[in-house]
Amino acid sequence: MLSPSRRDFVSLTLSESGSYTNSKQWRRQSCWRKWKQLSRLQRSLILLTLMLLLVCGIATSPTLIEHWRGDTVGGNRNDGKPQFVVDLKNEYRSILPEPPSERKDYRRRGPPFLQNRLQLKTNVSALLGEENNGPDLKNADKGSEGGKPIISWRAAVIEKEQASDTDTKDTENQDGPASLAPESRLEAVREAFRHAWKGYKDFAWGHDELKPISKSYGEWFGLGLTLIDALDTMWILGLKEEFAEAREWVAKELSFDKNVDVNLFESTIRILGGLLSTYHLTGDLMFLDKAKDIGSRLMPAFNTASKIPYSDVNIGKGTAHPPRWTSDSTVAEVTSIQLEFRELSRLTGDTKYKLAVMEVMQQVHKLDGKQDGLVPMFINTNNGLFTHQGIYTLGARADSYYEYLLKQWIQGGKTENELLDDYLLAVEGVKKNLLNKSIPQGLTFVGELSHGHFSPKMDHLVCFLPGTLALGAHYGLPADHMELAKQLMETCYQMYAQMETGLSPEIVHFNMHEGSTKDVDVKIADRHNLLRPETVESLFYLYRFTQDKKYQQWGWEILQNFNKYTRVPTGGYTSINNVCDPAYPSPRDKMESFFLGETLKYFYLLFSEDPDLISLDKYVFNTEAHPLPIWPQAE
Ligand code: DMJ
Repeated sequence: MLSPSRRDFVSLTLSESGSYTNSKQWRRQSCWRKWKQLSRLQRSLILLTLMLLLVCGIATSPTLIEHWRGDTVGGNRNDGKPQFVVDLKNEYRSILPEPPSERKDYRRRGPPFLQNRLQLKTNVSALLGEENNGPDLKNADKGSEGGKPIISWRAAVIEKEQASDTDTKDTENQDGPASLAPESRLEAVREAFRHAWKGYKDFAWGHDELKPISKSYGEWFGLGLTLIDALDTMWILGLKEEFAEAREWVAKELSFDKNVDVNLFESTIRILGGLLSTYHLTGDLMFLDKAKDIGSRLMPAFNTASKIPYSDVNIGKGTAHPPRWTSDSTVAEVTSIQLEFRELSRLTGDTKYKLAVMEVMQQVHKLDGKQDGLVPMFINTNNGLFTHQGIYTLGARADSYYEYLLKQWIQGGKTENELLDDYLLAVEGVKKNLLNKSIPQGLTFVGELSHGHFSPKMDHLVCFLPGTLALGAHYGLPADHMELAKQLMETCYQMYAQMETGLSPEIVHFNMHEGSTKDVDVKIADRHNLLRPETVESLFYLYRFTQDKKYQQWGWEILQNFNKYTRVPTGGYTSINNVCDPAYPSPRDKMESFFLGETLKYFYLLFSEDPDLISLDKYVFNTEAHPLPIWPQAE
């Protein structure tokens, strides 16, 4: 009984199978006939649609995308390296900012680690800054694990290690990035540099700045600014191959014999400073020759009635001029070229360079119009007087005046008393006129003074100050400078930690009104981040002098956030428009030369445990992070 039915079954199956084959063949033939009946246009349209569908399908497959990116930073877990290296690499997985329409979590706020915690543990809406007028202590308590929670001005829980009063001196045994060996952090900086360099090399080689999103370049002076700014960083990071190819370009391609207007200050600190420093580190005379060439071509800027230099020089024609709209120069610019020109005189034996820049310092030293050692922002090139008086800031247009007072004094062997006097007076002037505390957290900040009116506005640029104060204290200046340095360092760190991306905006406004629930405001126009170095720079000084590991830890967090929000997968890092929106930080498509010249160099020095790697007893950094030697004796 079983056999027939089985046979039937088999026969039926074969028959069905056969008819299936036949019908498949028939369908194929019929399809083919129909296809042949279509016009050429119709066939093309169908083929195009199918191709589009195929491409879309592939493009939306995350696995394939990762594979195709060839982004080795994603990490190969079978590469035989210790696990922490793999995890570290995963930190670098590049994030392409999504266009706003595709954002899924645009309402979510807080740094990513916080978002994860919030999703897992708490009622998110209860902690959202924009829907909550004050800190939610109840939920914050729930979110903390052993230990008092800290409530941020965004009404979100701050991770323990971010808190100002957290003792992170010994972080070696903690889980996560804090426990990474110093060598891993150094490698992380080298990796970041290589990634930035790849973008520059692929899309902007020999040009001033990389535009990493559009995979192109921008010109400012047309002198390979990024390449020159990055030379000594490559040397310090031990990137020999990259350095060798850059040296080749400088030797063979770099020419200053060009009909081009350059800004005196910017080309002095980036080009002259970069070449001098690379000469000192390598002993390669080619760099000194190039430094002499650009130095002498910048000298026409000093041919003014007052001897206060013009802002712009044509290095091909040997002519100089102020900006079109004014005969003023910026005070910070004319007083932050001295380290470089003084060094050029020492190396060449030609005093004309140092005489020109020291004349500027002597004039500024004697000028009226300062308030307790604080200088206005502009100086006139015709009469040599301050203009736009009554406004005092440690930010843009005045910042490096203060930095160079101290650094020239150090460079010259601590004998030029006028420089020291002016520096000490200025620090007192800052304390008296510009220092204040925010509400409610009591962060110490440096505001601005405008015709007697105090403004609680602080540029990120001001974050050079903790480092400079610490450097002065290291050289024997009053101990309270170091105390102030530490307080301001905390504030500068909080300017990063309190932002949703963990990256600082260009400018913040501190709250000083009783009843304020958050300490800082960021205006819409100030939300950008240009990959600036000042906070990392100060962290480096503070760590060198105190050995407190919390400064390294803060720097490590910042580096990771640069990697999360500014790294472009195809190479390079980009400035962003909005540090308050982690879902769409809005890339600006520009990598400033100082990201390679300063930011990454200071990260590396911060994570290095070797105090002799650019010893602060032998070198003084110019304002673009190019180390110049401290003179063995007064020149
Ligand atoms: C750099 O060019 C220098 O650090 C300068 O002193 C200030 N601006 C940029 C970095 O922010």
